[in-house]
Amino acid sequence: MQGKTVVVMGVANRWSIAYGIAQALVREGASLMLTYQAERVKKSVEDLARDLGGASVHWCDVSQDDSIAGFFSQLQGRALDGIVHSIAFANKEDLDRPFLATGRAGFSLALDVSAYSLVAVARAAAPLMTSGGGIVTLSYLGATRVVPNYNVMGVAKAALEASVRYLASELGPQQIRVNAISAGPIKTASARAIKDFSSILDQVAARAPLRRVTDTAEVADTAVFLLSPLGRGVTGDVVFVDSGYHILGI
Ligand code: NAD
Ligand code: IMJ
Repeated sequence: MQGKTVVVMGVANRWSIAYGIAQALVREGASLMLTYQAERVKKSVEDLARDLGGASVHWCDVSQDDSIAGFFSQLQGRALDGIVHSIAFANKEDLDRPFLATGRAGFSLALDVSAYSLVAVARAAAPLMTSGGGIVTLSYLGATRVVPNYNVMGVAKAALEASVRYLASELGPQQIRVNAISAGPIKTASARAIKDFSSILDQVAARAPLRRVTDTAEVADTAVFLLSPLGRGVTGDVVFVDSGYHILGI
């Protein structure tokens, strides 16, 4: 990844999957630009950027078109080689009660932040990816299977995975590849709040073919592969990095 510039969106703290991906990209020689959602996390993202050997840090709230436009306009004239989209959000109450209770506003919010944002970001980034490039997003098994409490996030991930295919089809002629990594459960800030998360991790460790839970570093290495020339033949796909859990019937 030497000489390549990658935008990493979704670092909030050192447990973020995006931070693990950023570390692996730096190890492979990439230059990084990190984006953060809100003032609340700016300071900690700046500290993490220093630990990464000096990535630049920029505000980009993907729920606001102006914020996306503002961030990418700062990059005019600079070539981009990759984007990591590691962002999701739903109202906590929609992950705590039956899916049937999901209201219009909560459904719209989850799909907007977690799925539409990939389309908006890809549209803004594509003109800067003048030598082609890679876009990687993060998904979860709940996109295609029913996982208790995942609810509206599952519907959002289904939309995200379909968006990956449509974007890959349209951006392929420009040699821009678009893929998702479906990661197994990892104890990040977005997962910590989920009730019984520890028992989900125990189940995966007991039953997955590899008999262990997914490590952020494993997800990160697959992201590097997909963004690098090693992944040059792969687009529009969902690659599972989940200890093989998704192959199980019972
Ligand atoms: P995380 O909380 O560290 O990351 C989520 C990120 O989304 C945060 O950095 C947050 O600031 C960002 N975000 C939310 N709303 C935003 C907005 N409007 N604009 C910009 N950024 C916004 O948790 P994580 O587990 O690292 O999640 C990263 C991705 O991985 C998510 O897409 C999640 O669905 C996916 N994923 C997580 C797991 C898991 O078990 N942790 C498994 C599979 C997939
Ligand atoms: C999330 C909810 C329910 C079950 C879940 C998860 N399982 C896993 C997750 C089994 C692995 C984590 N995950 C894959 C996510 O995509 C999480 C997204 C998320 C989490 C929160 C918690 C805090 C909040 N809003 C959120 N929005 C999205 O307020």
